[in-house]
Amino acid sequence: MQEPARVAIDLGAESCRVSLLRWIDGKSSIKVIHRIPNGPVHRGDSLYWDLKAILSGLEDGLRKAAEAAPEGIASIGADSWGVDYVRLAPDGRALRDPFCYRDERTVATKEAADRIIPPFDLYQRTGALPLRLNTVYQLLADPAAGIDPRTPWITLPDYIHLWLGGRRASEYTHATHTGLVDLKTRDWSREVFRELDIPIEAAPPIIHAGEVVGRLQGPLAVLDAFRETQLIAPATHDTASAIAGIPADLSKGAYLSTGTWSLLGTLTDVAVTSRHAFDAGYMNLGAATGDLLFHSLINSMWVLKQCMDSWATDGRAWAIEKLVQEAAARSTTGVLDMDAEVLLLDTEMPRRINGELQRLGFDPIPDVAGNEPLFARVIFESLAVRYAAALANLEKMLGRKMDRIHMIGGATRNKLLVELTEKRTGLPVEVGETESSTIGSLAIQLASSECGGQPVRPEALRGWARRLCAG
Ligand code: LRH
Repeated sequence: MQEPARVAIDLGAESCRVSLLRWIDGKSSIKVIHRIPNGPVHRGDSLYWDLKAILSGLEDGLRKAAEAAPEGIASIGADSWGVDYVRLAPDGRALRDPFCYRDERTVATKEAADRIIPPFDLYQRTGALPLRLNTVYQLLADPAAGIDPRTPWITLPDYIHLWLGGRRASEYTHATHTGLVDLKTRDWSREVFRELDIPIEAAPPIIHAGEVVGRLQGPLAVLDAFRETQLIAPATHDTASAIAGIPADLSKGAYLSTGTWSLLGTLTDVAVTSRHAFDAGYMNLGAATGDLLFHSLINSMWVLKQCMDSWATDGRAWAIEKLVQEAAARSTTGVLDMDAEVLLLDTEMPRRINGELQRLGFDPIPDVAGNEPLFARVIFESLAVRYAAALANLEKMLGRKMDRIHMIGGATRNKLLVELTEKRTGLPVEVGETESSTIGSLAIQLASSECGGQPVRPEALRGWARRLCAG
């Protein structure tokens, strides 16, 4: 009898993917079978995610998966970018589209929260770097949008499980990025909720990666392939699933997960919440196997994607491959501070970059046809410089040297960035999977079934990741 198939749903800020794992002659075959373009949507002065479009795309993707897997689909798991969440109507459906974390509504709420709990204090209690985008500041901003703070909510990827028929719960790795989880108890920090006056009753219970949250129900469940389908929470934070997808032992290596954001760090057993870690922008977030992701969040391909969108509107569309190729033939004209607040915003990115270049004493790049690769080169060079600084800080904080960088995610295809990273960090870069979140999610689902839904064991997880990567 053929091993059943599995599905991984990976929601990304630029595209959402439905992938299908099948076993053919004992070998794994993973295919992205459906992509849904995604991006923040402006409505009035606010930024949202178009949840309806995402859900209808997911339904199409799941139907395609059912057609492609007559042997049956044993489980589905969903992950997404961190921090966003869905407020729920009494029937458990989404009350409204979720806000996008880039919305500037959290500038004021963060300032107010900082006056109640100083950021370094919050960092020591939760391990999460108090970033403006964290869920905590978004929850505090909801009343200004007319939302009753007592309205139940759920983290975005876990909403997908709920929508498919699972129970309401937030998986630990995603929950830690809210900025509301106590580092020691690994549960919601009652004190933080109380001090910031956020109703804890509205928060979902926290579960661990690999936990079964229910069975697929509703219209899709009538399809043959979905008759016995479980909903298994992977590490629902995409970065945690991506790291779970690295088959190598990370005890001496750093990971570099690349995409809209880059995350450079490593796995640790003990949280580091020193002043240095705080100042260097390092956070301690949940990992799939209960240890910690210790990494720095770096604004990354967002900046390039925003430039490309702006050029496309101007009739200067570029394919990313061509842009990288041409950028390799140019030299850099400056280095940006990738963490600058203005580079996190959307629209008019070439103008923002020039403002930053001038602020830092470099010449601006005329935003005219033919100069696009110059912008790209500056972005890649700045990223490599930022990676090198993050690595130096990591080694200093952990008191040990790294011997390699395991790079995963979308930017692994960018040979120039890989080369520049090797040059600036002085370490070899091992290029891993582009869809590492998908590998990690599937490995967790498989390990969960093997461990009877208990928290997944690191060796089981690595074993499955190895098999899936070799497939
Ligand atoms: C990457 C990511 C990252 C978060 C950010 C909001 O997709 O999940 O780990 O910090 O989105």
